[in-house]
Amino acid sequence: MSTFSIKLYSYYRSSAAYRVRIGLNLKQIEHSIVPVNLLKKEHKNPDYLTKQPQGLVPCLEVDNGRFLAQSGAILSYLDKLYPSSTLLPPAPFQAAKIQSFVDIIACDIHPVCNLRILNYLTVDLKVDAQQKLLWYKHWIVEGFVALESMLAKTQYCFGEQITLADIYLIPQVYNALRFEVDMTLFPKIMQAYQNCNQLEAFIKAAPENQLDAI
Ligand SMILES: N[C@@H](CCC(=O)N[C@@H](CS)C(=O)NCC(=O)O)C(=O)O
Repeated sequence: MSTFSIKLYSYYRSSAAYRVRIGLNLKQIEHSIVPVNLLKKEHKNPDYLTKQPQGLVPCLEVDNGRFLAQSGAILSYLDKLYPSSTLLPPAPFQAAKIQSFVDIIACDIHPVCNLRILNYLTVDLKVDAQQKLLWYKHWIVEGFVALESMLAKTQYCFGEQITLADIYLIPQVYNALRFEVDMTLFPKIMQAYQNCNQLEAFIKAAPENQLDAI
């Protein structure tokens, strides 16, 4: 029998890796973390590129030599493999509603605020630090206005159970706070953020609690 334990290639401040860390913890899946330092460009090392050809984190090694890229695909894989606490409800419409919430973060907020986009703005387009911050806040606030309107006043994003929506929201709020976005505009988002952060799975996954946190 194989003794291989799942490995997550992660960077403490990567919100996409943070999502997977929460998922692994919620499902109580034994795993180890392999830090990939984005500031040292370790994600562009030839060896890492054989694992994740885009040169991004996260990447999940599911057994010796089988790798999965993309946080959404990884979470969906884990959800199928460990269905005990499913991340989406069985009702198709409710599941699709949650998926649309998730997609606002995954497709419309996160990609335009990513490290390589910010680097391109500053290094190639010579945008200054203030303008970079304005860019960042603009896309976060625009996305969060839509997300806030989709939430009811419940314990977590969609009711009293954690769903995929919470897994995506909490890392994105963490980033927004880091870049000093005015979160008083988003009381329901902040309520879900505070409630999730009471839970062990979220606390353990937080950037400041990672081995590679600086
Ligand atoms: N859609 C990808 C996004 C992955 C991604 O963009 N990861 C970021 C960290 S959050 C990264 O590796 N950035 C490195 C860079 O931009 O150079 C996913 O969900 O896994």
